[in-house]
Amino acid sequence: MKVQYQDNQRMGVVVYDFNHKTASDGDIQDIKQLIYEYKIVVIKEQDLSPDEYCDFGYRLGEVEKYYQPMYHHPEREEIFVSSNVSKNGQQVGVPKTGKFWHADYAFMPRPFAFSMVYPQILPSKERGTYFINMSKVYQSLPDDLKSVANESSCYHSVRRFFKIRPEDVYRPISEILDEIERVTPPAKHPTTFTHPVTGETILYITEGFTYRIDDLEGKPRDINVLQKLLTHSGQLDKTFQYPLIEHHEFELGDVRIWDNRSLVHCAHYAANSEPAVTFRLTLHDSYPFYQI
Ligand code: 7UC
Ligand code: FE
Repeated sequence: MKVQYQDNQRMGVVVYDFNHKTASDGDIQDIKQLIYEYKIVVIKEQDLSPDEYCDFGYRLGEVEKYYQPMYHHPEREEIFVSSNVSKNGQQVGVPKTGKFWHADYAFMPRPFAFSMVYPQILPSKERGTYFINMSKVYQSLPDDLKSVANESSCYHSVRRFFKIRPEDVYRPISEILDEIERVTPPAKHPTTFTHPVTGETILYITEGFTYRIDDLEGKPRDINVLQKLLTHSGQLDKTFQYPLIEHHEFELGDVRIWDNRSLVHCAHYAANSEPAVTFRLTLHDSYPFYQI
């Protein structure tokens, strides 16, 4: 494999001549190290069937399927399908997923170490993902906000972005809301934690999922503190011009893998409804998500 480093200030490395079938364990270790260090790794010129894509995922870590079947690929349930294309008149996967700032599974007790996406159909323009490195955000905080973040915990819930399923039609909204709280009760995570591999401090908050901040005694803090932290991160900038926001575009054949501890992301979709399909895999590594 050949690694191309960026010559600008942007995150990520690009990997050419990589084949998961012939890669040595050392190569796989190298890829993981690149993800931790550079946050985003794009593997170029991949041509993988769903089975091969999953095999690649299993070489990198412990693949976990999404908790809701409506996202599953019909042949491989591990693949989360984001798609606005129907097949024989039937919707496969879910359209326009992740169009808000979040970290994958931040609302669960054990979020993913790595997320990987493999576009299958790309619109002609405007298809990519925005990313923010939340360890860079932490470093840039004024000291008073750093201490607030270090001495607090946050609650995260999927409720604001839970997608109504086909079988939810005609159900009372209160029943659906109750089900969301029962199946995915809010997850509590420290507002900052140390990355188990790089040692960086990460500010772990997202605009989409984080809704409450508590002090160390478990007493709710002023919600404006959370708004202040989110503002500093750039996640409230509707123009996406904030300096720490990076837009990364796709090309067919790319498999993009990122460090889901360090980065928050927000999918970007074209205003028109050109066909767009991506396959996502989500993985745990051998480290705890964070040390307490
Ligand atoms: O439909 C979606 O945008 C999925 C979202 C609620 N969760 C993505 C995840 O893995 O956290
Ligand atoms: Fe996502």
